[in-house]
Amino acid sequence: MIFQIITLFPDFFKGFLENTIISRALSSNKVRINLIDCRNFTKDKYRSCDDYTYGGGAGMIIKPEPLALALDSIQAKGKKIVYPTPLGVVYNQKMAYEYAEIKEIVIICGRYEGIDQRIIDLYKPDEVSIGDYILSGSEPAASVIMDSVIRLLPGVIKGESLKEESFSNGLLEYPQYTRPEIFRGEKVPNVLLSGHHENIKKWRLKKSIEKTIMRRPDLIESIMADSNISSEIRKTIKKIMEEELTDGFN
Ligand code: 6GU
Repeated sequence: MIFQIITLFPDFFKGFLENTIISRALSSNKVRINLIDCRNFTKDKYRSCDDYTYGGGAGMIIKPEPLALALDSIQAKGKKIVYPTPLGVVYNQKMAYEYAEIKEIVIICGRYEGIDQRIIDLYKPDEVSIGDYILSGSEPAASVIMDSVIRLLPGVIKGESLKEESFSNGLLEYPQYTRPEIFRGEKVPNVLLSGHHENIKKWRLKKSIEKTIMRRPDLIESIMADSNISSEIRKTIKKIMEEELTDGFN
């Protein structure tokens, strides 16, 4: 897979590229990340990529010409283009899985107040937000999107880790413990030391469901509406919700 990143700040990605999982995926050629400096496509001596907004108002807008030339230099038209922006649809794990199937993704990084609307109209990127808050530029969002996709590529991390993590069954993950068995008086739950795999599985599912009900009731709604969800998960959710009504959580 290849990511083409159009940015005014290619240096922003230095630390990201050195991250263990990412650098391993890069050196084993599972992914390529091509950083394209938007300033190389300017024609004026100040190499300026931003300008005032028509109609007046605070903040600068990324100019269309250098962005279009940068996009054309990689024949972006017709390819999957992503523009991270707080105005976009909210990114989620399902979109990460979809992007992981695509061979080449172009990401346009905006700054300041955004990019000229005509780039959006002409190149039709997916407009994607990484959450309901405002960043000063798209670079952190581009890293978030790349990270979430690269770790899903075959062979980048162990398949079992992916299967068991949060969201893989629509639920938040159960609590995890490592050694020592007792830490500052706090003991690892007995069931995890029992070696009884069936009980461990049941305990983990129960904890996952309790946590999801308390923290993300919206996810519970989606799971219950999903016809693909296992009957074990569905039944356990119903049971725990009924118990909660009578006893409350403890
Ligand atoms: Cl993708 N960009 C910016 N600038 N701010 C954001 C965002 C993206 N997602 C949430 N806030």
